Amino acid sequence: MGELFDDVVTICPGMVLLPGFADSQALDVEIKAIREVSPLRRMQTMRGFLMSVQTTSCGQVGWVADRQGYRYEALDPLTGNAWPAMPPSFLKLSSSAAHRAGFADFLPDSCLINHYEPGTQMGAHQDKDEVDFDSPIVSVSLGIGARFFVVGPERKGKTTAVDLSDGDVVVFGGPARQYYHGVRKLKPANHPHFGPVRWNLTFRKAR
Ligand code: MD3
Ligand code: FE
Repeated sequence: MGELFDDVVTICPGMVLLPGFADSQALDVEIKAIREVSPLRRMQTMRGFLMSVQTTSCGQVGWVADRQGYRYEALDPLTGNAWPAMPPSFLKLSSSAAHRAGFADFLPDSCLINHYEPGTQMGAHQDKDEVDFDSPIVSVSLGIGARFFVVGPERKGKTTAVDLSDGDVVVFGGPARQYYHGVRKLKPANHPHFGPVRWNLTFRKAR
């Protein structure tokens, strides 16, 4: 296990866990408003399969996946309109979490919102659709718990498991920014506020 001091856990170089750092119910109010403008949808893989995770975005750009590939776009392809603006509380949370993890002045321009139900999973992948790899990615987990895994710079190999609970924030920077990672198939559970659902927000500097 990593080094523990205060409420900052270093899992490996560049990967910092802030347990319970986020006020998940306050974030949920913002997610509801975002979903009314840009609803959840299942994106397509390059091979034409639907992903099991449902997504939407907010910020200046949003993450888009279809048979053409994966990228960030200023307009939501579902509505034809701009993505909803990043709520100020999202910006404050993500930049203060990054600051606690050692990244000053993190200013994300996009937040990808992932929605998981029991059975949803995310295979090992790298996040490489962003222009700026010096900026970290800040991840916020809400609702029921999930087992997150990190592999490393190669797709295959020994994995490190991290169980993420409601309110947990993880900052991925430095070497960990390029690591392969994913989420194990979500087990059925119930959260008193969110029900049988998990949300994950990832804050990114995409452009
Ligand atoms: C490590 N989401 O949206 S968040 C994703 O729980 C994604 O929804 C997962 O992976 C989720 O791309 C995991 C943790 C995470 C996010 C980005 C990373 C870990 C990362 C980028 C580089 C390395
Ligand atoms: Fe990812």
